[in-house]
Amino acid sequence: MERSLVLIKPDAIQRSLAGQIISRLERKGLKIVAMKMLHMDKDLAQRHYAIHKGKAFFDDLVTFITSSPLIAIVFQGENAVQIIRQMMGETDPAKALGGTIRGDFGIDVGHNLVHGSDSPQNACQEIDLFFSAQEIFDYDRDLDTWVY
Ligand code: ABT
Ligand code: MG
Repeated sequence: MERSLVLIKPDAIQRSLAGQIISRLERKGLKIVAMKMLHMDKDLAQRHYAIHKGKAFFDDLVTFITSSPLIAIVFQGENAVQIIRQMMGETDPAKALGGTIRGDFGIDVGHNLVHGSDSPQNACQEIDLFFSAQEIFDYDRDLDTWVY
């Protein structure tokens, strides 16, 4: 079953939106298989956002993501990557549709509340950055009979 790394970013924690964001993803039927709170250091931030190195916004992005603690979660479900990206909305909250997390709660592209992996391959790499194999739980939920 597909997995995605979700980060409840520092702005969402500071604005007390973590519960609402996690709840939306949970209510969709996605399963939490790993979760932790951490304060990302510069090294982890630069590795997580390595693809953006050299871009004009890179330094601001690293400063923001390391500015305050965040919550890292692994969600599991069929098509989890695509479903979460849809529920997050566009990168720029000003362009994100209402009904999406960024569309409903955000304004600024540099403070867009949530991260979700953009492909199953990147999800595997990102999950490895944040979690050891022992921190990811394999368990059954009775409700999956009704989700699927
Ligand atoms: P992430 O889930 O954070 O990776 O966002 P998303 O995949 O939707 O968008 P990308 B393109 O990966 O943006 C990474 C972070 O960089 C910020 N950003 C992006 C800017 O500040 N200015 C820009 O012009 C662009 C393109 C938004 C994302 N994170 N934050 N916070
Ligand atoms: Mg991205």
